[in-house]
Amino acid sequence: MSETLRIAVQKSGRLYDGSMKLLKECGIEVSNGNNQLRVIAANFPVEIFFLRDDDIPEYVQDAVADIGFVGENVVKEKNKEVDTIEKLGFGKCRLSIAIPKTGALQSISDLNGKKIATSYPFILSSFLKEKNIQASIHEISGSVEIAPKIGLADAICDLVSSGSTLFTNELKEIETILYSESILISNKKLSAEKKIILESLQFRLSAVKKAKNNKYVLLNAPNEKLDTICQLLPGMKSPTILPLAEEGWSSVHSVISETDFWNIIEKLKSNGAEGILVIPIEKMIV
Ligand code: PRT
Ligand code: ZN
Repeated sequence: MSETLRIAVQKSGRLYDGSMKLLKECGIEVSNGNNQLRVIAANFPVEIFFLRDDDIPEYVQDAVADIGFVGENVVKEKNKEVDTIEKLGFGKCRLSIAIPKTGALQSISDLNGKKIATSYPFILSSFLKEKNIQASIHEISGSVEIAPKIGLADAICDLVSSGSTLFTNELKEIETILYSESILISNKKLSAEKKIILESLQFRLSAVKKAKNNKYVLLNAPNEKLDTICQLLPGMKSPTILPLAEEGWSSVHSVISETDFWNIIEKLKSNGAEGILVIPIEKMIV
């Protein structure tokens, strides 16, 4: 039997939807309808293992799974021997130190001799060492944000996304240690055959990523403005120009990046473009 690539994804939790959506966008069909632990994809040589996110780095290191989708925060904390392949663009958050809004503490240097509650003792201790701060670390696995209020710690080090958990617990961020998102990790010794499957998956991932970062734009322009408009719209090679039924006008088609989007659209308008349509791209292969 030919090889399959075993992908570890979070069984349930914040990364589950993003992981499954990404696989689907890569054209990989899996159904986890029966809450199974392993599912073989119907149309691509991969098998999905559903695991707790904390276990993913170790399982990938030990070749129980070949690759995994997991938060960079977990990979850094577990400190296992795995290769980081690429960022996946979902599950974004930051690991920060937070202190009570009101109280004696002001900055990280005030943490000397204090107690910090966290689920990330490894990352936190490296940070404290680097900053030469002598604080004690109190490891807890959940509800870290309540630790200062119940007298368990003076400060916390926890993941933040919207900031509302800190706000409701009357805490404020004073330092960000790590910006994190889901990443693709791999076992260090994949067989040649598995490497080929991984390359093919990465090719799909990059097509999905590029499509998300770009938009397809169609507009109408008077012919005398075409040169200026084409300079604003580089496109994948160069813009496509088609004559309109109305004399003296053309339709221009191109691709623009999400980051330049509003800037370019405004310039297009001020240079005479009309009827601008912006369409999401599903896959982009260059
Ligand atoms: O059961 P399992 O062990 O698999 O799941 P888990 O409970 O350990 O993890 P889960 O599902 O909560 O989170 C999985 C991953 O999602 C994390 O490792 C991060 O990579 C990523 N992620 C992104 C987050 C957040 N955003 C996040 N906001 N993980 C946790 N939080 C928590 C945070 O700990 C805090 O309690 O949400 C709260 C803060 O959120 P805001 O929006 O109020 O700031
Ligand atoms: Zn976990």
